[in-house]
Amino acid sequence: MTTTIGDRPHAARAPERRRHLFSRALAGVIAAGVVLAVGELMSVLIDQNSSPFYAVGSTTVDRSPAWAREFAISTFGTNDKPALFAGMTLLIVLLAAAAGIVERPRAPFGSAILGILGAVGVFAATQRPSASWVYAVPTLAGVAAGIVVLRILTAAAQMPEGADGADSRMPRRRFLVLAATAAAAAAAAGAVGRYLGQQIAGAIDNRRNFAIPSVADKASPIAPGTDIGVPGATPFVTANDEFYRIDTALRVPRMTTDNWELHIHGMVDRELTLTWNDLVARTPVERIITLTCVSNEVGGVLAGNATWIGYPIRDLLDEVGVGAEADMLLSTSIDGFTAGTPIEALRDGRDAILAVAMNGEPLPFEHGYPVRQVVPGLYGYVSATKWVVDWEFTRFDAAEAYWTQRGWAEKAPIKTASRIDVPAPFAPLVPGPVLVAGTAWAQRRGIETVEVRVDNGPWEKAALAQQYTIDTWRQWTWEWQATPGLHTLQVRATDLSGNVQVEERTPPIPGGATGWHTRSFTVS
Ligand SMILES: Nc1nc2c(c(=O)[nH]1)N[C@H]1C(S)=C(S)[C@@H](COP(=O)(O)O)O[C@H]1N2
Ligand SMILES: [Mo]
Repeated sequence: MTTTIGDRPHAARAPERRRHLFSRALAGVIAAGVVLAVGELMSVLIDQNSSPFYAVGSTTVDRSPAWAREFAISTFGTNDKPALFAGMTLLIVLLAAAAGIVERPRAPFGSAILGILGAVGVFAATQRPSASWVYAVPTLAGVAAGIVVLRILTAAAQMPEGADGADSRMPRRRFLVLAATAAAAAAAAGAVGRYLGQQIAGAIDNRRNFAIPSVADKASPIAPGTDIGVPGATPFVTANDEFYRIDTALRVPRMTTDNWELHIHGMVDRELTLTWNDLVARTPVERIITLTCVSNEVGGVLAGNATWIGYPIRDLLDEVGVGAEADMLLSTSIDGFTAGTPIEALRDGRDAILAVAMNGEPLPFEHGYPVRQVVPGLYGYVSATKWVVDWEFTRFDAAEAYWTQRGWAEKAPIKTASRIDVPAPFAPLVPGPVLVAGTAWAQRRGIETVEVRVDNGPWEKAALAQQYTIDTWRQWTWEWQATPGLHTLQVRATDLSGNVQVEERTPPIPGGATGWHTRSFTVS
């Protein structure tokens, strides 16, 4: 049956109008839900404290005067937080319903209300400790999505106008479908955001309560003269937050020691699943080892040196009984990255470890918390699996790891490299003595000499800092008697077996860059 609105007696329109008002209010509430849900989801990418709902709650708590807090605690006791959240929810629902009712296609008052709520959220989020401007992003994204939803829904909730014969049930149905879709999407986004947020929070707590294993087999002390201490030059030990980070993870995995396990299988006599407790029941060692990325360009900064505490991989190999036919350890991270490490490199006496601490701290999440591999002498992509959870003993002719599938070399020992750190590029120099300094590495072989030359002149020996071990980089300095003009400095290193660093410039792919680092300066 078709009824045109124009035909209806006026009396019949009152319930219709009520329904209409209710639809608009509902549209407003759903839109606010979208704001919060999108905000919650986006906050996962930034920081829990940037979630608009949470930030408004926390900032309210931080900013409320003493009497308000007293009142809340005396009234609600330990339910003061749920009470706060309930109060906020009620307020938001009321404002959102009002926003839906006053939204007009040409006069977006409701959108303005969402905008004001958003401004409150942005303010609250950027007030959080450790906040930066990016903390505004979740709220801004949420408000943008909320306004779009509000406008679509309120338009759909519009009473059909005029006597054009439209069936009033059709638009209503359309509104219901849209509203249900938006509500479901918001609920899903919010739930995913909450879930991920809680995972992150759990991992942060877990890491905070992490007990660094005490080690008897310590790294040898860093002798005086190992660190040249030249301002601007790479320090001998790289601080965790200065340490280069390279991985394929769009979201840093947030594992805990509770959910970490390492499954060891493949060509072994005894399969083994190690839990965290199993791992820390073993005997740890402490070592200083320089990691290097194969993608490092000549003169690049993708290398870092840290003090690691970890469990010798060789011991685990013996424990599971690796078959003689196996030549590769295929390690897999929780997010599916794989590395193929020659078993020989794990057996030849070098300090290959399952590391759990970095420079006296639990591994930072970005660097593999709770467990990663560190293998001296091999580029990271074939050895340094972070968030490692699976070990398969296999063969290079049977398995191919992540970057090898993408054109990088199957095996990748670190190439000898040297780098000028100071003077910085384009540093203004005056004639006279200029201190030139940098670092050089040839893990597993060690650095014997570093030489510098000016304008393709004769090579001159740099003064070398103490060599810590052959698995760490070695700093150097050289005093240059600078003369006016444009000059080019070049550096090269020689390893302890007498091999001079390769001169030919080749790109990082497939097995690491070669070439001598060159830097030009104007002296005047
Ligand atoms: N899970 C995982 N581990 C990984 C990678 C990765 O993409 N995923 N990248 C590797 C590469 S290419 C390098 S160079 C080192 C870098 O370690 P860092 O980020 O701690 O410096 O990690 C290695 N371990
Ligand atoms: Mo790398």
